[in-house]
Amino acid sequence: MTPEQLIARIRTIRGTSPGNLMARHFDEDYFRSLDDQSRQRLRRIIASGIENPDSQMGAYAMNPEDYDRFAPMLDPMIRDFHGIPAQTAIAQKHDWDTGGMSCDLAAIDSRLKDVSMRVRVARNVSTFPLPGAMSKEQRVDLERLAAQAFTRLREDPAFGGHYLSITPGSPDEIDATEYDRRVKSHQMFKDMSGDPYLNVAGISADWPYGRGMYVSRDEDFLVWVGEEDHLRIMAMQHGGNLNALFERLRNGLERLRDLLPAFATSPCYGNVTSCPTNLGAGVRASLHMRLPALTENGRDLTGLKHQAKALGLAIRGAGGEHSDAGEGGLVDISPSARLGVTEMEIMRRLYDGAAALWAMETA
Ligand code: DAR
Repeated sequence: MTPEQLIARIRTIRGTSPGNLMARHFDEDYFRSLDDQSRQRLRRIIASGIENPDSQMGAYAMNPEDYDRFAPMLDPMIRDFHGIPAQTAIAQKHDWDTGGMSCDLAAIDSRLKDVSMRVRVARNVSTFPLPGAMSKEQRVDLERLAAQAFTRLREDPAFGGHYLSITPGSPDEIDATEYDRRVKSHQMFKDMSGDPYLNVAGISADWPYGRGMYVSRDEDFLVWVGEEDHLRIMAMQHGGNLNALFERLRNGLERLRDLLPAFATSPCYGNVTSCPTNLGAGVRASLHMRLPALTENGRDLTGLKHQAKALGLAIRGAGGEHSDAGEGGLVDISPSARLGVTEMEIMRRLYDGAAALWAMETA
């Protein structure tokens, strides 16, 4: 496709898919001003949004420096998604200190003392390209580096566990039965090669090479290797104490940070991620809650999504992105903001949002 054919294709997408932020913010004169090499790099970054017009963001960074090199294209998209005005300086801050703030769901209602909660961060090692631009050898080298770090991590009694690889021939390789069991138990990520967005972006290339998961002995601390980012580090808990959940993640993240090369960061966007929707704190904190009254017993999430949006929350089905509500109106609730908010602000928003939705449910 010639540059002018590409421009015409994106013009069409802008008309047919107004929610596609890549098409919305694509600047034709900026694109024409680039030299051939830069045009090719930018085409790879926005390829997913071109081949998938129904995309929300429509772009994945290929290298950490893409966010600076292609800021005229990417920054307006990032601001639009994260709700940050053009004139506001972006300077991501990090704060894991609760300052004595208690966020225990049981304090809202004793019926909320045992909910499924998960918090995860995305991190990318600065010495490799981002997943969309990695070679098969680089994916396996990154996994090997992570596995070496896990060998040290497992010496810590608080994080002892083992690494499960799905790379053929890996010394830690598990068989298909074990892999399927771990996916069904919502621990391991599913086969990415069927995801149309990740396929076009190159993020699912060379599947399953360079992929795996570290799991702690008590299975409440996991690290995905080679999913949408180099590492997805997560803590899980059946309970209600968000403070303990975030503390578990913070401690595990800090142990891992000391065992690996520096993570990729940006002076304004904070932790660099493949998808611009995950920039900033890079935290996705969520909890599952049964809201039968607000979801017509799981049949209709439309009203709940609208109410949740007003609270700065996103609603998903219990099965993850693009899934329906579970039995009894079981839904996944998560704060939408990730850029321009700290880790503690995200924890507070989840707690306050859950309290507000529970009050509506039980009114
Ligand atoms: N499908 C892509 C990504 C949206 C955000 N979800 C992620 N990163 N898992 C899109 O641009 O719509």
